[in-house]
Amino acid sequence: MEPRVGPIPKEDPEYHPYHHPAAGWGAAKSVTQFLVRERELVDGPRAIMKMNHENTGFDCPGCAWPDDTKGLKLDICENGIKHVTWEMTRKRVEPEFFAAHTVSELFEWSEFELEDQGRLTEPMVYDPDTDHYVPISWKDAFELVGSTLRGLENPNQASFYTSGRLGNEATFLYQLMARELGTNNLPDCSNMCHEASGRAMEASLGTGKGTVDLKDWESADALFIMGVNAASNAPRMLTALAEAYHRGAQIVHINPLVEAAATRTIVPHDFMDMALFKTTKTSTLNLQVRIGGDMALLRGMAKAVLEEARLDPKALDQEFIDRHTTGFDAYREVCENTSWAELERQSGVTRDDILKAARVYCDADRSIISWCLGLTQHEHGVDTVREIINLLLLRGNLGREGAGPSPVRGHSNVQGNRTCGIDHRPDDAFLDRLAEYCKIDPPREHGLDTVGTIQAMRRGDVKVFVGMGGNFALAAPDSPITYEALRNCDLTVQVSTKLNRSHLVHGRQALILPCLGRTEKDHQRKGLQSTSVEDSMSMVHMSVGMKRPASRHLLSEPAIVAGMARAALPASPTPWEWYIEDYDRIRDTMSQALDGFEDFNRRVRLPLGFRLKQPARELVFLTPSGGAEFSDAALPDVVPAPGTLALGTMRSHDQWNTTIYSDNDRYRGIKNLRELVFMNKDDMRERGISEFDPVDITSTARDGSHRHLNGYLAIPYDIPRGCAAGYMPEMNVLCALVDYSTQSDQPIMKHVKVTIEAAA
Ligand SMILES: Nc1nc2c(c(=O)[nH]1)N[C@H]1C(S)=C(S)[C@@H](COP(=O)(O)OP(=O)(O)OC[C@H]3O[C@@H](n4cnc5c(=O)[nH]c(N)nc54)[C@H](O)[C@@H]3O)O[C@H]1N2
Ligand SMILES: Nc1nc2c(c(=O)[nH]1)N[C@H]1C(S)=C(S)[C@@H](COP(=O)(O)OP(=O)(O)OC[C@H]3O[C@@H](n4cnc5c(=O)[nH]c(N)nc54)[C@H](O)[C@@H]3O)O[C@H]1N2
Ligand SMILES: [Mo]
Repeated sequence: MEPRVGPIPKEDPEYHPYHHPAAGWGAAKSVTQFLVRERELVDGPRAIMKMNHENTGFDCPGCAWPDDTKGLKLDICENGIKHVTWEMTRKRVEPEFFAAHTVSELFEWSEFELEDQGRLTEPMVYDPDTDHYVPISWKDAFELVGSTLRGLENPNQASFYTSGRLGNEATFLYQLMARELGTNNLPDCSNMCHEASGRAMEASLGTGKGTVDLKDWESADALFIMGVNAASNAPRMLTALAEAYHRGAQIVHINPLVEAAATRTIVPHDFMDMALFKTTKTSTLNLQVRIGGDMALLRGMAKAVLEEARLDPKALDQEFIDRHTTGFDAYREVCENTSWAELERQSGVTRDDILKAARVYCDADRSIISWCLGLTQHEHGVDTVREIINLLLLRGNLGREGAGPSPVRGHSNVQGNRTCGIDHRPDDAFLDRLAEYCKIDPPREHGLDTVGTIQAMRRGDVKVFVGMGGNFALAAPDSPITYEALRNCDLTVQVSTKLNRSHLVHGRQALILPCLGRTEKDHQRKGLQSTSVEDSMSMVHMSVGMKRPASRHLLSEPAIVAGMARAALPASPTPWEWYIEDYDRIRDTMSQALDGFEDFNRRVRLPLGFRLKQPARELVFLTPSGGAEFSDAALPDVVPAPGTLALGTMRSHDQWNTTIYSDNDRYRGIKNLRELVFMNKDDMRERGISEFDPVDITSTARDGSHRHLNGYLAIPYDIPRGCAAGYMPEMNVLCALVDYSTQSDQPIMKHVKVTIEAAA
């Protein structure tokens, strides 16, 4: 049995379907409870007022939703406040803590308890003789990393993971170190979230990012919100939805669950709304698609647009299609050849309902389609995102105000990480510039991503794993196999702010390197430093910490990278120490080496920063044909085999990926419970399962192997038949490593094939 992830509930589990609006007073109450628990009633609120402020505050370490363009004074959300407070906690993990507990003992603790110990304070090294972590100086820690890396037969025996909180400057140095060493093994968390979106947009439009910004959100006539739990995971989207509703825009939510954002909200920073309990609807139509059925639904909408165009040619933007796209005829053919019966079966949505969505789309002059993990963590994630682009192209919803694709990215700087070089498949143009301006000879051979790294560690081909933030052991699929892989390494290095599973699942040698968080002041030789981040909509801006560091031993992430690099690359042409004295120097190099970063130091200090050029937005398509390319992929069969269900793993309201704040999921009406599975009541009845009955879940992988989770409690939920859902990371044990998408190499975390039966 796996150690538990969430806290041990103090009371019995409860489930009461939730009928209150998203955000508002429920959020305020939850925040207050959290501030009290973290003993942050004084500094917490002060720091929160500094968050997301035009280049004078720090960027919220939560999601990647952009900051308000009008400099809103309180552009924050409940979950953002929790993320910040979590980092600012007064609790500390000192060397005495490690002296008191062996690693084997800590392994039995829940993830919640581990992180709840507070901030890491000193570098620690694993001592196999005593099974304790013991203090080590930074110098010796760097030397251990350096000598191990220097001792490898070839640089591809190391892999360098990034979790999306890392700022741009540290990111740039980190990839430079890896490439100077000679490897493109740069897995990152986006290999598990938006890899499919990047690949799809790259293929269709020539650049792997969305094209819209917040202003476009403010002028769209129709918003299609697909596969995202916005009220929990991108809460500031609620403001945009409420504003759109007031304006009379149509808002269509497409999700197997009717999530809180698909109902109504109290705009969290609008004090008058709060005082008057004024709610705003945030949806005009909800379609409960089956898990994996989005592509069929989108294709159905496209088919309806084409049918409409026979009566009203204006339904299509033929001029746009002729001037800017290729592949339209083949796409039209594939839409026409797919029967309504098949589209209904695969989407799980009736033709009438698909036509309703298509009506909204045809009536709107300007449409935005937004999506998150509900679309990407599937075998056919790339085809599905390309289908979004297909649909947008039909009506020229690209390159003009209020229209276009808008992926909701995850971690606050996951997009910036990719822009600044965390890419296991870098293109030659990027590498050529790196070679020219950094005087290195970067490897050209593609590197390993997340799944590839786990496979290689298992085989013994990767011997050194460096985790730049995150919690690789618990975030990755197939926990026991990922553990086995990490334990097979000669050295694992985790650069972290808090204790987590990845410190306890380690290689023969292991280091914990504690770093400054984003809220903290970063003093270097030339004074106080700031770092930059890029949001979901390509805005790059500064983040400046304002708190005293949690411990005087902490180093910044750029300094840790530089320390490792100097030790590993004694003859390096890169002036590592000089860079760390003043991050402007890193930015000067970035402005030469990275496309779009010209004049970086000046532009990033403008009040809202600057927006990276998005060629597709200007209708410049860096595709082989020079146009936006329709795709005509075949519709996959996503209907579960008889007796089986499609299970999606997702987040609860009170968690940040593997960081668990409580075992409540307020908007879904759950209290004191994480070990649950949401099921359709008819699927439950068919199996003789009642509410709160324990059930056994068995997944079947591509290779026929089975995985189990026993004793989870069944919750009857408004979810389509044949679908089930539960929480990550507990359910990662059901996700087989072999089940990754052949299109994006992303682990298939939203469509696990399972059987569920009453517990034996
Ligand atoms: N508070 C908080 N905020 C976060 C995070 C967090 O853990 N906590 N994580 C951050 C990160 S790294 C990321 S990547 C994002 C993730 O943000 P989300 O994508 O919202 O993450 P999930 O919780 O996995 O939720 C996926 C949503 O997809 C729906 N879904 C599942 N399967 C399907 C499907 O087949 N089709 C459709 N249309 N929908 C489906 C689920 O019902 C759910 O609403 O959030 C970021 N923001
Ligand atoms: N089954 C299933 N699995 C999933 C997903 C899913 O939907 N279903 N989602 C996937 C997705 S989208 C993602 S992004 C991954 C998340 O994967 P990761 O990004 O690897 O995991 P997190 O839980 O965000 O990492 C939390 C840890 O980050 C460290 N940390 C926090 N702040 C900082 C900082 O400022 N600097 C440094 N160096 N460390 C810091 C802390 O030590 C904390 O314990 O999980 C993936 N796993
Ligand atoms: Mo993510």
